[in-house]
Amino acid sequence: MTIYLGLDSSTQSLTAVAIEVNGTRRQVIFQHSFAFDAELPQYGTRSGVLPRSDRRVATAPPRMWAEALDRMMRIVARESGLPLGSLRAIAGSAQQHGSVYLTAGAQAALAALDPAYPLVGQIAGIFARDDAPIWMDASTTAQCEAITLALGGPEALARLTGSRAFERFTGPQIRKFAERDPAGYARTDRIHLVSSFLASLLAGRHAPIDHGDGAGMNLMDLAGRRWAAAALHATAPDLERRLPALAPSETVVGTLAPYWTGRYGFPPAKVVAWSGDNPSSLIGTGIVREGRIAVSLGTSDTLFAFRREPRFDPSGTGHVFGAPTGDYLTLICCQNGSLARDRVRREHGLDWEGFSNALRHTPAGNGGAILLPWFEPEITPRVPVPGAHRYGLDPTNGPANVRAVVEAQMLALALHSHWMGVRVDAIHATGGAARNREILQVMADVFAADVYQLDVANSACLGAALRAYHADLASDGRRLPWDEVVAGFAEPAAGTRVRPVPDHVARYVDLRMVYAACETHALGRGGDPLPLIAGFRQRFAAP
Ligand code: ADP
Ligand code: XUL
Repeated sequence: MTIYLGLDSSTQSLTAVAIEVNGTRRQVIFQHSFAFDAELPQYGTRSGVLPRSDRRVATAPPRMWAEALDRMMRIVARESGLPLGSLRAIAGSAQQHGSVYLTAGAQAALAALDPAYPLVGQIAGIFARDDAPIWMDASTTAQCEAITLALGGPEALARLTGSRAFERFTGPQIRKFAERDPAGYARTDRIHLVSSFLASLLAGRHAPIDHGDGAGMNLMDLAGRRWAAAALHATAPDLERRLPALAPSETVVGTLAPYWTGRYGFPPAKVVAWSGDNPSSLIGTGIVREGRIAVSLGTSDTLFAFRREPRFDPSGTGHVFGAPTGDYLTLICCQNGSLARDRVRREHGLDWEGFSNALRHTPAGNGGAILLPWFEPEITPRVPVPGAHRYGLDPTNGPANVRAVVEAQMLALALHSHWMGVRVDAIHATGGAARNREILQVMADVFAADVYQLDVANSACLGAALRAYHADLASDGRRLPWDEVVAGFAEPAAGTRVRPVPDHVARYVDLRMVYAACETHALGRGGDPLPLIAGFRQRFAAP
């Protein structure tokens, strides 16, 4: 029996998935998840984020992620019932872009972790900065502009690094830290991503950043897969020596440190480089060849596709990241995902069943009513100053607002992913909200494509376990093709297909224009969309 473990440190929670691979027997044998707010209340986070007075700033405590990792490893060792001795390798997935700032003492502290004491007390002194800016941060517009200017404009930056400058990306965040706290920056010896930080804790040494997550920094030369000197120079002084090495996602970083073997009885399993949640999810949704796309409805909503060659978004909203397969991943990310659905649900006093009911009992197209759910700063389209907008929508009408938030999210994903040039006939849906078939029905209707649910809802975590499997074999000289790696694990679950309804599809072709006009209007770039809404109402009047 051979076991692989995947971990996923997301915005709100930590998840573990263990898989068994034994000849043709391939199955998930353990899954466990806990939320940071509930399990580690002493850190005072809300939905995984520290309380903030400025909505544009978003940080989280890296000590909390470390303590969560320690707790999860204890659960895996003591409560899962897994035969630990069969564990061959561990890989991980983490929320992308967030950065952790460590002092020169970190190296020695990581190497000397003592199994007799809890992890978090032993790493208390290694942080050059207490908090970690995360992907929800939108406070670095000035730094984005300075970096863009230094690199010859947004297109040049996108060609070099895969994306134009984004507020949440690590480079602009590093620049802001170096500007605002030069002493803290001077104390910083190593800047990790959330992914490489957690891999370092497992391996007891500084782990590299993989090409998948490295592409989310505005610092990596995407084609050359090395640090881009010009980007480093435009970001902060003396940056290269502060960054970990870059490495392919399949790199074996080391083996589990004596802390984990001594404290919990783990074998010295291989620790594989961690990656971002989206690159990991690409594997965990089985998108390992061109054609299909996946939509992840997690804290953020993301849509991603696999590509052999990079393709850049001329409108500047999308990204190209590295795929764990060594290929590319095109992606768009909407910040107002689950938290926006949660907010509308709570505002109207509904549980998830009530939310689904509201979707069941309202008409596709919502009579042309549009809600732009930009409760937080939005990434796609770029909305730096938050604020929701309603067009033809009564804010007190619960069911209509429920439909409006979901329709707007799906229309935004469809509209802004057009540049990827993928002919979508099937969508693999994942993330916490993918269990909701009413939401998936709207997705199917907007994209005019079949939508499938997957057996394992946390595809990022499953993807990490599958990456561990692939890397273990690759490090022994056996390179299994990726579709064989994912076979039997990351495939649509039987009987889950959600088919588009032709009448709804026709409505959404029309509503897409209305939605686009509302976006343009709300962004101050276009005229009043209300006549378009009136036209939609006329065409699709209730019989
Ligand atoms: P992340 O991994 O980004 O932390 P998840 O993928 O675990 O997030 O998704 C968590 C979210 O799933 C919750 O915030 C909640 O909004 C959403 N969720 C849970 N159950 C349902 C449901 N039945 N319908 C829609 N959304 C749901
Ligand atoms: C992707 C992005 C989010 C985070 C959190 O660019 O910012 O999807 O990875 O899930």
